[in-house]
Amino acid sequence: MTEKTRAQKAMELEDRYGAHNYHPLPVVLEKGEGVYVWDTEGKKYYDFLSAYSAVNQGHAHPKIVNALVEQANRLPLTSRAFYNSELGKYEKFITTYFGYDKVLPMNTGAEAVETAIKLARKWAYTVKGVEENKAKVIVCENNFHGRTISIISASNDPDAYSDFGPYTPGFVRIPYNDTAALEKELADKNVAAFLVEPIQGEAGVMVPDEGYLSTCFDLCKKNNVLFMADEVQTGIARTGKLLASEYDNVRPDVLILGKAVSGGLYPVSAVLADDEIMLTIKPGQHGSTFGGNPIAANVAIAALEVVQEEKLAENANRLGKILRDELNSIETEMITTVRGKGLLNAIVIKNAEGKNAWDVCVRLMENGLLAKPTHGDIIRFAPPLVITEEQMMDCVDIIKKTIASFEG
Ligand code: IF1
Repeated sequence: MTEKTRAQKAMELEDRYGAHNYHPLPVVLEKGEGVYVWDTEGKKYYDFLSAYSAVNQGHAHPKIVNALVEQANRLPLTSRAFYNSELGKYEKFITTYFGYDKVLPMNTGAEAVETAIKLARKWAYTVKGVEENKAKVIVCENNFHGRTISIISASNDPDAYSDFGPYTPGFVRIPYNDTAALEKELADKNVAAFLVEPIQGEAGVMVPDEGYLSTCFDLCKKNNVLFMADEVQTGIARTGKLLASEYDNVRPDVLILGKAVSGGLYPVSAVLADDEIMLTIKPGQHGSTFGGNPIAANVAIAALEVVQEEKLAENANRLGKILRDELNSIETEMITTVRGKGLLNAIVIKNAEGKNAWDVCVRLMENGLLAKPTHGDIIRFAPPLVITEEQMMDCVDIIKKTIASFEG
């Protein structure tokens, strides 16, 4: 019997000892640098997922790694029971960077979204004057904001919510990209906030009409409702601007960040807001063991400095346009739609026997490019924002060659 490869052994260990809550592509990665990852057999790939837009700065960015290691060797964690020398510096840095009075530091995107929902409710009761336990948060159809019970209570994706009930009340769902639907719901004086992704990532990179976000923002202001932007995936230069909200010149009342706030080196998320909202939460009313820890503080500063120093938003904007132009130039029946902004893009595959989005991703993998299908027929293309034009053209060639190989 032939010796099992290291990849086979790794996959078997995950299958035997790990929960089966994912269906990964059959590739086992063990090294990453910039836009590249290598598998256990030494094969090199372009990473076109960036860990769902957490690795915008490229894998193992030296500046961010050094920030992590230096602080880890000095003081990794104190909890918030005590002050520490790093948190205040980070809080000043990130609030100045994004232009808000204050930040509430958390770890994962879902925790930041939960924090935003709690802030909205607290503000509704203590500032707006909504009747106790009546506060509502408006969300959009096909949203993705995380995996906690309250967040999936707002979801209309059966994979996200089925058999996880009973659900958290207080969510109202409206169609995305529909300002009239929002205006109708805003007549309810119990509405605390509108929570929206500036571009819906998981739904398949759904880009709303120009002016959608600004109209929603204006409607929220007219009705004394908080506009909360979930920029966990669209933020940190991914869409060609520092924040996707900037495309409509919107400054969210509550800004939710995660993923690439740390460059993928460490779980870091953040909720930013001005004092009227942020100071509604008093000492002891919210928190987290690791939230704002010294490593997270220094990793996030380094990761955000890299975004500016390496002009990642400009690069994402320029190379995203090249990628979409090249994808649109492919003569094929297989790709029915190309959409996106900056380096958050997706193609829709016209599924046919033996050539659905999964089959395309497996063959892209064989050709040296890693991407992941979502919702059956959509493939997201989201490389690290440090990608060069030469590397991008190499990836375009791989995509063209792969599509052509299905054309018979
Ligand atoms: C999975 C999706 C992407 C997010 C937005 C909050 C969160 C996410 C807009 C929560 C997280 C991740 C979660 C991961 C796969 C990935 C994902 F496919 F699930 F939907 F990116 F599109 N807001 N998205 O995209 O952040 O708690 O994960 O740090 O759960 O499978 P988190």
